[in-house]
Amino acid sequence: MRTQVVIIGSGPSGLLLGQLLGKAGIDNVIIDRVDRDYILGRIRAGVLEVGMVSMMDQAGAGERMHKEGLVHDGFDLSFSGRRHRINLKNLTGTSVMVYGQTELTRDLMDHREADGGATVYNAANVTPHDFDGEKPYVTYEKDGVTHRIDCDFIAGCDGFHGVCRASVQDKGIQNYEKVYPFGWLGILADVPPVHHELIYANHARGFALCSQRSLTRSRYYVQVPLTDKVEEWSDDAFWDEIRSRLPVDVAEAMVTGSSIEKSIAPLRSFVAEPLRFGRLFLVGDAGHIVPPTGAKGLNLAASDVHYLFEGLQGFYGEKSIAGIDAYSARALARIWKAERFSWSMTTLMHRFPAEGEFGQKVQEAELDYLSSSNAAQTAMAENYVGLPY
Ligand code: RFL
Ligand code: PHB
Repeated sequence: MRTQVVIIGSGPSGLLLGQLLGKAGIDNVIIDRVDRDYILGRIRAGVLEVGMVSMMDQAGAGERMHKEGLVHDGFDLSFSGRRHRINLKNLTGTSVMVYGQTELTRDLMDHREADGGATVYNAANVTPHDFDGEKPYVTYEKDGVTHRIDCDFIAGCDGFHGVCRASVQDKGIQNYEKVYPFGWLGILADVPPVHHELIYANHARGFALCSQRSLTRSRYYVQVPLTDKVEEWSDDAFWDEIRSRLPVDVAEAMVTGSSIEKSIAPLRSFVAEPLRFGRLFLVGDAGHIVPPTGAKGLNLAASDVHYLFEGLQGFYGEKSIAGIDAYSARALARIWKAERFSWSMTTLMHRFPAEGEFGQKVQEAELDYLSSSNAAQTAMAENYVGLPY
């Protein structure tokens, strides 16, 4: 079999790229090692930058998002017994969209199916080959049979634990990494959100986040030590803990209920350089990870897809390799700024016992400065809504 672009990974990066390529008349096949339901069962991001929203429109998959997504003009920071609203709309003239990654992925999958895009699920041993040369190909096994797809390019959209970055470890790749000494315990519940916007809370017991998926579904997180096990956290223990980290009026207003999902995610910053190896490109989480505090992971996947799509369109349309050659540097310039922002939001809002009392005082001073400085708030808001592509 032959196609123009093989996309490894059917997460948001792979699906968005596939949809844009398909609309531009560029043939592509998506291969994933798991199936559709498994992918849709992963509860992840919730906040979309304006750039991601327009990419969904460009992909022709934005209608449900505009109908059901919630436009947020600001969010609250809670610290030292007070709450401060970051007014995104006033500070930047723009907003963010709250719409779950699960729903966005479902929309992209549904459109791909309706358009007749080729997707292989449950593929084992997916392997990229010969991407150093002009004739790359991908092999995989399904139902005991080995398949081969010849192509012009391979897009590695296979997430942090995928095969694509693993296959370039001996090709001069450089990895930059920072691991944080805690994780996020997250809970999804069919209860109305405690507040109409998100609340990021810095508390002596640790960070907490009140987020949401809809007017009837909430997503809440608390900072936990890496040694905690999700099985040890009952729903009641979670609700008690998050309420203890929030201002009293918020804690009292919180509606609790049984969780429909509960998990612990470790926090990590990671960037691989470069993101291109001949005819193989690393896209989204395959090339970089951010701690979720800045809500940037999914949004960075979208900007990578934007740069790669432009490059591939230039290759097939104008027969120019300039966009492909520029992919890695263009994507990395934006990635590092989002890495910086995600690290700074994480540092500002979490408790770091190892930093001692001095570190704690500096953090409090920064929050106090932020609440009184329009310049500092503008910088935070500008990064939160997303830097331009
Ligand atoms: P994904 O979503 O991991 O998809 C990769 C796909 O590749 C497949 N795969 C393979 N297929 C074939 N062969 C192999 N060897 C393969 N290995 C893997 C996998 O099955 C999968 O289907 O990567 P992608 O598409 O790059 O998308 C990235 C986003 O999922 C991620 O950045 C965000 O979820 C991060 N994130 C957030 N991002 C935001 O922009 N805003 C947020 O509010 C936000 N909140 C979050 C988050 C991530 C979280 N967790 C759990 C890590 C909150 C959390 C808790
Ligand atoms: C979420 O709703 O899952 C979410 C929202 C904002 C973040 C991280 C996660 O910063």
